Amino acid sequence: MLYLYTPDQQECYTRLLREALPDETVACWPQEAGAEAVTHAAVWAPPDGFFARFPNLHTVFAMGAGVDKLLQRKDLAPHVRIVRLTDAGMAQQMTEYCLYGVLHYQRQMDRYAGQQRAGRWQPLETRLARDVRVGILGLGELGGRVATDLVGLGYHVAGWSRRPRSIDGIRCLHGEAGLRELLPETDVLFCVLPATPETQRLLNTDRLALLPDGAALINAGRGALIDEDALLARLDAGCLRFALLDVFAGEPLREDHPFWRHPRVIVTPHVAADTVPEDAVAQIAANLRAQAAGRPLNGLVERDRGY
Ligand code: NDP
Ligand code: OXD
Repeated sequence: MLYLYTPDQQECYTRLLREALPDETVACWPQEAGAEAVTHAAVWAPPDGFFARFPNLHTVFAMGAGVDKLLQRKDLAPHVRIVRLTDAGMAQQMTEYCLYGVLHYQRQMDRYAGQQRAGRWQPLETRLARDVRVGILGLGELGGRVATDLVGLGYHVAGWSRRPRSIDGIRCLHGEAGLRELLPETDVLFCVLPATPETQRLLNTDRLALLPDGAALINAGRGALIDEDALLARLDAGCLRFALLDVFAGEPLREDHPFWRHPRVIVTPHVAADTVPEDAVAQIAANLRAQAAGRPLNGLVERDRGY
């Protein structure tokens, strides 16, 4: 039996899963299902202790791309496989989010907004896409697609990953040395890494200082990737032109957080890329079929590396 926990979209997912898996029993929260019959769960942020009630659970489908929260759970036994979504309609949205920030920088919208407040009519220097260097941290399902799309639009794109990668038209770097090479040559840094023990506070004082003066930062990965105090210090000092932030160390962002009212910060409430239910269900159905046939699963999380 597949047990579903997606409180905001329970009806939609139950209907889609039942249509896609007519031979599977699909139950959903808060329905009381025979706990022993539950072998699979499909979830987004279930409450603490949720998994402990299912003694025969062996596979959890995450209804998102990031699994940092699931990997920290004490109620999820180590033998339970975690399978995440790959793209599922999110990659194009990530491109849109990143492009919004890149255009904000390139077309100087932050500066024109300031000029408008001052009632000042002052055309600024034109900057072409090919003269804007976009650095992308994370070249996986989402970052890889964003990188390729931006190259298609004429931007100068470099990317960074854990292992060496090769993507047409993109300067691919990896490892600490690669990051130290990429940062000083980046006008707009787009961060779409997973939160893992290795990426925790990756963008600290030292690394943020490697960005050229006047660079912009976009974070759509996870808040844990950035030392928020260090970022605030760079923004306050005017070294970073602006930050477009979708994810935060604490969510929802607390009411008195300085990001809310900072003149150089744009806040969005973790909406850079939403899971598209039809795509998510198609992936889960394909994975259930693969599992039944003994084929490898798409999106199987490697617990040791944290993503
Ligand atoms: P993938 O697993 O496909 O890609 C992750 C990328 O990060 C890979 O290129 C990987 O390197 C790289 N990476 C991981 N650890 C390191 C490291 N220590 N050093 C350098 N590079 C590293 O993930 P997705 O692209 O599908 O998703 C990325 C993240 O985006 C999610 O984990 C989630 O946190 C976030 N997200 C945010 C959303 C939002 O709305 N804000 C929506 C969806 C996702 P390698 O290629 O070598 O494996
Ligand atoms: C995800 C997210 O990881 O929405 O899918 O953050």
